[in-house]
Amino acid sequence: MNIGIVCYPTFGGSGVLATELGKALADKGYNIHFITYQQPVRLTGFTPNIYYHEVRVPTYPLFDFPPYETALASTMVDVIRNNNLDLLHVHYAIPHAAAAYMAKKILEQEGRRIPVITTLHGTDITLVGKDKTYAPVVAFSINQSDAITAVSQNLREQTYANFNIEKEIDVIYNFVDIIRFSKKPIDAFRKVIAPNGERIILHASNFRKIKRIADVIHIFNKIIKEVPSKMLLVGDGPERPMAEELCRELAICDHVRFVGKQQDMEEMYAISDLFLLPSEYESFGLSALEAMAGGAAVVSSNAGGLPEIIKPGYNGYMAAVGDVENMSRYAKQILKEDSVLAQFKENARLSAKKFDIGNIVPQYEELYEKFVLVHS
Ligand code: GMT
Repeated sequence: MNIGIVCYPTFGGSGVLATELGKALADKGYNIHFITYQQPVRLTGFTPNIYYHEVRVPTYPLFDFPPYETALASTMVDVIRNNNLDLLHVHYAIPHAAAAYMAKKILEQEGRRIPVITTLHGTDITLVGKDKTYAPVVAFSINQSDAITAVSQNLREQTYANFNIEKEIDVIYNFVDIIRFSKKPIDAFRKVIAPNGERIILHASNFRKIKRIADVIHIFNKIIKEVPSKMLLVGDGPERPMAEELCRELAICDHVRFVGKQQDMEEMYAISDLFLLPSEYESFGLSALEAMAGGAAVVSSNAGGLPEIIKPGYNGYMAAVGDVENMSRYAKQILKEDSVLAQFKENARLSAKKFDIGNIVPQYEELYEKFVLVHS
């Protein structure tokens, strides 16, 4: 089967998931064609049956806003025609589902039918998508997809609540490659970060407002008052200067390291004891799942789909959005005793297994087969 995958190529969860899905499908023998404006960050190395098609958006002095969606739809048409694609799987509705609809209509005129599967990831529905500037196009293009999937039950419910969707939305959870993320901690790395055997606390995100980075710092500030710890902040984004300033104000800079965007997240998770994710909303929280697979307990908000992966008192704890007090109390409860921490870490590993790549990717394959069998 020849499959086109359209996604954001950045460090965001939707792009990561789409890239990992493409790689897993390629390992199973599918021909995978990524159609994105940049090489996806997790698409490294050479795999004979993975192809990358860049969407180029030519500029012109008239364009204050270069028409990306038009360039994307045209690239889709070109790639489908020239590589005989059987199916297009778009991740994140805006603008991918609308561009896919346009490509599909163009190809229909040539007698070629191309099934489109749209996977909803979160902010495409809950934050950006429901804004009335985008909503009519988002609702229309989701409804025009041949199949719709959401990465959690919560996102499925949010989609029905916010849009008039006439079709069934299948939940296919995000996944993690347990083997890849079950790394042994690199002792030398751990020692550099925590030279005196301190606990290591991690946060990784795109540092947008929705992630509540200030809460991360305040929670950590409360933890170190009782548990010797170091904090690693992975990623970058608009809230980073505020976070650095806050660390200076709280005089905790010696205990906090901002390490920027990182490729080898499995090494980061492997040395971590606790992952903090106090977000305003997470449709799923892929970073929390990857952290659990790497053996870190999680303390998070109870927003969105997080209750679908975090089991309080087993692999972590949750509290209401903004409840820094309880999140820090829970974190200390996990971190104080070696034996308690070891149990939470082990439970985190065990609970991540439910979302192993081997359990989830076949669900996408099953969905693809329905459409390719019906329409080819
Ligand atoms: O978290 C982000 O802001 C990035 C965003 C994305 O679309 O790349 O992540 C969303 O998709 C991830 C993969 O499905 C989910 O794990 C994240 O929870 C979701 N983010 C939000 O809902 C805020």
